Amino acid sequence: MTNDNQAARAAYYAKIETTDMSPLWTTTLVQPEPKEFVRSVPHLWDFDGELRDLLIEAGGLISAHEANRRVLSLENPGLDKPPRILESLYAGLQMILPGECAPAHKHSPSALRFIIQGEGAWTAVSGEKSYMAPGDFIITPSMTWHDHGHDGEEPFFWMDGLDIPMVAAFGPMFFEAYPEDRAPQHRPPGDSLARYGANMAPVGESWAKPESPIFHYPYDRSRSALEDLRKNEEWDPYQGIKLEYIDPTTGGSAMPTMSTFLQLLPKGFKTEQYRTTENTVFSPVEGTGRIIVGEAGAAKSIEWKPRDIFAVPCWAPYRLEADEDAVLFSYTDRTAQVKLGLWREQRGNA
Ligand code: GTQ
Repeated sequence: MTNDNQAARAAYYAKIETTDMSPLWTTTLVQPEPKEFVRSVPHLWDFDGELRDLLIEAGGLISAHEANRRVLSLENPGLDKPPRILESLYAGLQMILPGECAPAHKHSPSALRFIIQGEGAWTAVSGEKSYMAPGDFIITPSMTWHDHGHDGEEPFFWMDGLDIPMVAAFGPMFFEAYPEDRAPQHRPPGDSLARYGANMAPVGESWAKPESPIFHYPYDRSRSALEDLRKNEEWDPYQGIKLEYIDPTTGGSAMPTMSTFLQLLPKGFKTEQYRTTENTVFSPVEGTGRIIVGEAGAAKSIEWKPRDIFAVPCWAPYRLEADEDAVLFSYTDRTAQVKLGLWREQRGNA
């Protein structure tokens, strides 16, 4: 390259700097592997050791009503604000105190609740009220009215999982507060589970929405399914026994943008190395163990216990080890990636 050409290039780059354009050939917009692109890092938030106390402290400072939602958002140390637990997923820890009201609203992001601790709190989704218990999985579909209340005696905690970063990437973010604290309840408690939760469906009724007509999946049912399957000894070397929460009208994921799972690892089980393009948020319900996560040479071991929340970024290799019988809830962006033709997995090192 001649000096003339070099000078001409430099002048060109200086000129293009002043425009709304940039030369693709000086950037690395498209990367060969996620590991050079994904900024989030594997990370764990300790509920009993830190999160719970910080939420209780917030409870002395602000009511659920004033806060609208009294939530501590989980911020991945590798990502900038706005808060995200992983590139495509939001997670927060919410607390409601006895007698409080988290007022009715709706929004375009889809939300899931995974109940961490407490008794006596309820949620109302699309006009149906339901009492929540630890281990329960609840969906709040896009643009459906929801409010939360608490008739019990102790603080009540759940994890919120939302697809906020996906909605933000596309742009269609909408939020609306209901004019009153409570949205009207127009269906009896248990209605959706009665209609669609018995492997049956109401004759003459059709369901065309992108989410499951069941909005509350109680822990005892899911847990006993895992227990019954234990008898088959069909352990997947990469995930133990793992069930997905589904929309019974399609067999697909319960929500259109996020996939949700409950998995059993028996005492002493060690999974083989696995990786997937899914962004994954785990919350153990029972048992203790560890995750060994990261590229060979840079892998770290993170100990987990019930009520913790830990995040595994896209394409990070990991192994799970259970010291006791362990049950883990997880939510991911799998269904969105599948629909977009992006999802991959790698079992073992092949
Ligand atoms: O329940 O509406 O943790 O909109 C973050 C954003 C909960 C909710 C969060 C939200 C919500």
